[in-house]
Amino acid sequence: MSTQSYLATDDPELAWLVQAEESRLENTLNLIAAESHCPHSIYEVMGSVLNTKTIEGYPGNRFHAGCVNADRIEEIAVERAKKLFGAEYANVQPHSGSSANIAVYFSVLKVGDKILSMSLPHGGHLSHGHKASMTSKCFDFAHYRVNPETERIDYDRVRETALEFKPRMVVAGASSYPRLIDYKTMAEIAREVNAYLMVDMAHLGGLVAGKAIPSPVPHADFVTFTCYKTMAGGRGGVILCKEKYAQTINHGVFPGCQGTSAVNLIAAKALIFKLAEKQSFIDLQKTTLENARALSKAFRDLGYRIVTGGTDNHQVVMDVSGKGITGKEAEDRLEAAGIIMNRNVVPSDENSPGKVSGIRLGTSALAARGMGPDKMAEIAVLMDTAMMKSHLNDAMKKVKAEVLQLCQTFPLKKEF
Ligand code: DSN
Repeated sequence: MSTQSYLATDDPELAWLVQAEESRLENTLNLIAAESHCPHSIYEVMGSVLNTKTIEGYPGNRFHAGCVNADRIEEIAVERAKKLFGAEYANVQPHSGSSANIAVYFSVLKVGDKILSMSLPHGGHLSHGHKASMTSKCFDFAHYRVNPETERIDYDRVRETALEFKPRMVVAGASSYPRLIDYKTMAEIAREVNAYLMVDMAHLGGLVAGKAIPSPVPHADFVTFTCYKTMAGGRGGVILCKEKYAQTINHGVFPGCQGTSAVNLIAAKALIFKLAEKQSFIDLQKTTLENARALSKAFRDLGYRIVTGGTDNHQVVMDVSGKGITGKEAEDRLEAAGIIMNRNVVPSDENSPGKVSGIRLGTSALAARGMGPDKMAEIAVLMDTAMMKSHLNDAMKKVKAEVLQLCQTFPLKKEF
């Protein structure tokens, strides 16, 4: 990118690190479920002069002059988000998924109000009231868990907890849950107790946009998501909601939770919402889903325990403890072989938080470089070897060479 030559002059060390990162991305098999590879037009707009503008407020009602182009960019982003997701209203200003969730809570709830959400060790997110998150200090959370047998959400249990706890908001959505969520049932439960339903589809935005999985939008009062996971765009969060909540949400985001938003990120959101209409994006989401199913089957055939027995989205969550290793060991061994993913708790995990028993794999980034389901068995065998034979130099050398070969055969794409 053109800015790199200026960067090399201003800060050679940072310039070198950016180049090193480019090379790491090119030569690594990426199975981080919260990542994908974006088109280069996203980098272009994120690294553009749009970074300069301060834009407190909303289009047509800003607190600084000079917003003529920023206003149009935000209007385009909002219109495209509404069209893509069939939503009545969109706020495109949140800096991240957590910021979007926090803005929704503070928009319609009072401090101390009750929220029912999924427990983090069972798949939920920090911003769903984990004790380490400020959300738990401001609101009174109760958490539902997955059924210990099926490892899936037990909707009867969620209903019982809701009737007992009487939350003002129910949160559906997870960062580590490989199955579809029954949004209709979650909406019925929320209505039964007169609560709002917020769906956090941070991981699933791209799959929903590409119509690879059902959308929560018709069922939820609020839907939040991020643009860089399956959405394969730039950083930042979005809130979708019914028109009747538009003003409340806008006020909750700015001035409630944020000052100026980032015009370059809003432009990147507008761009990915346009690209998401392309057939190639729709195909990418379909391949992501097929890859996850193929990967899950391949690991099952290799004797791994797949949490919930399979997958309906881009994630495969596996319990590696039966193979005699921890999630942390799996993560380290795979990274040494050029394959990245992250260790993850599994429901009822008995290992310590730093080590954990599971790993979470995502197939969005593999699909983004053109890899399809026919490659997943090969990748599973490479990963199995790296996890089980890390002490054998020759085996590891072979895995590393094959990983590099795969990366060269499927180079990162610059556009969809
Ligand atoms: N929510 C975190 C994850 O799922 O990995 C980061 O986006």
